[in-house]
Amino acid sequence: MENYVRSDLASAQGKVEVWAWIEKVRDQKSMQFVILRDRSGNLQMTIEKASKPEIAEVVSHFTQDYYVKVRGEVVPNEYVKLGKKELIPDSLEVLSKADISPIDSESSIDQRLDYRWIDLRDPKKRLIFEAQTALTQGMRNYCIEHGFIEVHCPTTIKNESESGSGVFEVKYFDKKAYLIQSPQFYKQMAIAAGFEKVFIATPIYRAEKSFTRKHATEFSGFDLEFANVSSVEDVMKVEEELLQAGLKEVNEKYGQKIKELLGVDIIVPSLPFPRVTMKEVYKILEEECDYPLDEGADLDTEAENLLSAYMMKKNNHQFFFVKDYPSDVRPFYSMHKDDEPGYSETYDLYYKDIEITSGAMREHRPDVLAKQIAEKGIDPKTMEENYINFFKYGCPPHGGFGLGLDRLTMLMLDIPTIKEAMFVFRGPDRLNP
Ligand code: AMO
Repeated sequence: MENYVRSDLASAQGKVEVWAWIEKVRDQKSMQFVILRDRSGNLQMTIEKASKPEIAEVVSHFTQDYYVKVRGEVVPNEYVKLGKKELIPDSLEVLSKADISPIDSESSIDQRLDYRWIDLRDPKKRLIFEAQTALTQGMRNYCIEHGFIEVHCPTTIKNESESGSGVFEVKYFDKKAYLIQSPQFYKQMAIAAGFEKVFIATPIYRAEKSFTRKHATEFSGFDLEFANVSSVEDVMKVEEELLQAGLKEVNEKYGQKIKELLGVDIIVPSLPFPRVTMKEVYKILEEECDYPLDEGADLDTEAENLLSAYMMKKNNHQFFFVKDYPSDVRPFYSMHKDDEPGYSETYDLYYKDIEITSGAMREHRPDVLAKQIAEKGIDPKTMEENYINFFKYGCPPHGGFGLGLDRLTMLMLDIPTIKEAMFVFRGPDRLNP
């Protein structure tokens, strides 16, 4: 019994055992040429029909995406285009048969999402998730190196935390619960618990019937919260460093491959990111973009597009912060500015032309918080036990932000829609697969 070494296709040499997909079969009169595929790459397997009739018979039934185990020898052959080597099989076993794929390169995005697992076999699509792994690794390393504790929190909650954004109701035995729209309350609770610095990676749910390139009903949040913050600037500084660390990791690990396969340059952003206040934004929109907004109004999509174009041209930077929003357009938990009535210690971060984060210094004084909750038309009593009380027994001033990982991935790789930047998309019309 000869020894075959288990190998992936890219590093296969000598006597090997490989487990691989069938990518393509060329069945000729006396020879068969089969391209095998695995994550590492492709390798040609060559069969001389006369000398290996049993193997040739099996191969003659192959269609794309059969999965096989092959034992054989890799030998040099300068006529083979693919790597100048070929695998001559001694034995071959079919581990999985494959029906003809229901999708191809002509299929619509919705057809492809119906068969997402087949769609994802394309190495270009796998690269999205390889790059995302490096992105979260870079961000996670940053958090750990800076003393953050990772917290895992429930995805169910008794109250809505983000008034204004839709919430999914779930039956919780004989009670009603909601799916979290943000880990907001839990991360602030960790600060009240004295953890000082926390991060949470969690699914987040939004019951919004939005059909845009940037909306999903469930997405992945990467949230940070930390103590001893004296202004929104302290929060923004952490976020720009975090993103720089994440993109640096992506660039080091996959920058070249992303350029080759996706044609996208990963730019590791320089610090500090450009900043603009909402008061300045109203001026820019009116004077530079001919798109006046009433002071106090939130940015609509057109304003976001015009402002992004202006900021990117002016600063030659892919990111920019918009800070000091009117309090009226921000959630109740935001700290209002002492020196500018009507404005708050809050920000949004834009990457290219889309918002990827909201962040803020929080209101940690329970009486002021209750007042702000009431101003949003919510009875503060309903939020006492699972929110306001966190701040009654001592709590450091704090702040944090919520980063949408799927939007960040989409923008980093210039993917046209969030549907393709997520492993599995969830939208108003999609609960399958
Ligand atoms: P916000 O509601 O702005 O803030 O959400 C934070 C970030 O989450 C992403 N995001 C979405 N991604 C995909 N589909 C959606 N429907 C969607 N909605 C939001 C965006 C957005 O910037 N609690 C605050 C954060 C904080 O202050 O810490 C919050 O949830 O990238």
